[in-house]
Amino acid sequence: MWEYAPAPESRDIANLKPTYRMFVDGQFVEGGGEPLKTVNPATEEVLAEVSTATAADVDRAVKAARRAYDRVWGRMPGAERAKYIFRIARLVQERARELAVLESLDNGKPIRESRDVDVPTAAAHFFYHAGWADKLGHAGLGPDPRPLGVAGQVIPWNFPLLMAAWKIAPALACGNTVVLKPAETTPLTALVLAEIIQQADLPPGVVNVLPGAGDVGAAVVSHPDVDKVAFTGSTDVGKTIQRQLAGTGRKLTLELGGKAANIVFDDAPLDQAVEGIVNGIFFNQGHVCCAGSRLLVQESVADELLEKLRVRVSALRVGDPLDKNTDVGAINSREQLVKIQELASSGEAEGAERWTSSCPLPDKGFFFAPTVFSNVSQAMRIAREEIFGPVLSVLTFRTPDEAVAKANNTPYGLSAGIWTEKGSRILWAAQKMRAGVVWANTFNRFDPTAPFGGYQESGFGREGGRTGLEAYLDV
Ligand code: TXE
Repeated sequence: MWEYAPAPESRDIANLKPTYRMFVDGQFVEGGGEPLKTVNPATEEVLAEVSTATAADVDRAVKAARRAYDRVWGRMPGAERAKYIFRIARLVQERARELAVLESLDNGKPIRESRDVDVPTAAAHFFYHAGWADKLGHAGLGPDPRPLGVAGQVIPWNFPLLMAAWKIAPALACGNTVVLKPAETTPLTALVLAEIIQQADLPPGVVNVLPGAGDVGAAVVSHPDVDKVAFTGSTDVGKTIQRQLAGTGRKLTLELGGKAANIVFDDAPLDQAVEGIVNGIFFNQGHVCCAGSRLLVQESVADELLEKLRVRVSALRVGDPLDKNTDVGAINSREQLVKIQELASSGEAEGAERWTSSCPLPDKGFFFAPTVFSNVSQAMRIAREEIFGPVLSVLTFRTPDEAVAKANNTPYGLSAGIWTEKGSRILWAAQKMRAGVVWANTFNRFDPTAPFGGYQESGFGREGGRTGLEAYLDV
């Protein structure tokens, strides 16, 4: 057991302030709601107090977004919009260190990931979409695609900055204005992004950021003057939103949960597969909608693979998110930790074999040791429900048909992975699998040029790539 306290200079690098305010109509202002305290999940210390919005604040933000759309942003030539979006991208790069440390403090993810994945990918999304702003007529979506108007966007806590970039960049490139609600446990980097948007001189009202809990999200998505809703979060809330918007004619995209299969065939390079399995489930503490949470391994190599996997997982370092050697950081909230603990206990109770890495955990903060369940059957909760934590369920199969059938035996359909030397098998399995993304001999790779999104209870609509533009345009 050890106690961890972040170095005081990390607060300076993150430019951490005691209070943060919401961003409406180009200004940082006090919200009418009860301020929320955002906590460092690795220490349980309060990081900052953040003002929250009321329904009246949401209404003010939507009106500001509408004005900005009607008067400026919706009429601005694409080449002009591109200049603003490029400026945002460059400022994200300039403030990368601050954003990375702040993200790790607020979310609990390892600094290596916020530094090498979250922040650069967020910048890449702005660069990529800036490039589209003056080429929408050449995107193959019809001769004269039009923006929709005001976009209401609600995002989760697992990639707070990156999700904000995923949502804001395409909306702006297509000529829409934005009202964005970050998650209640991770509002800080979205508010720094709002600062960047102010610094980039965007006209007031083009982007508004309103922190708060689910009630604020509900006020955003149900506001009658919001033309398009984009939501990333739990399947339950996604279903509620879909019901609320039924019959309104408003455009909706939903990016919800997942229970991805990572399939290892007997001809796969096993050492490489082990790296992909580890990245698939332990990256970002498993708080990833497309996490490879079900490992399907061909029976003939199952014992060998499992042995190699345990050795590799034993070497993962769990702890201080700000230590560059940390592989697995803190679980984002106590609530999420309890959910993971409960589901892991159900795995044991239902008869799966639990193996837990023996790495020491800090005695403060929300931590969960990397865990692998073997002898898992498809009926068990750990094989069916999204755990959203560092817990892997291992199942076996004999034939390729059985592998694909098991992979598809889920109400979700966001992503999947295949490990094999055979190119023909990759193409065959990718076609048979009901998943929006299928990775071959890799996992969890994200790129702004590639559309991302799911089937079934993982939601609908695509984000990223040329296809992602359709969600923000009338064509
Ligand atoms: O999600 P919520 P939670 C899954 C994951 C996790 C579980 C619960 O399995 O354990 O969901 O997480 C806002 N109208 N995912 O409770 O509640 C909320 O304030 C409008 C997978 O954090 O869906 C936050 O900003 N908005 C997922 C956002 O929705 C509402 C990522 C997500 O919170 C709302 C997150 C409402 N009625 C969780 N209620 C993924 N696909 O990556 C809440 N919100």
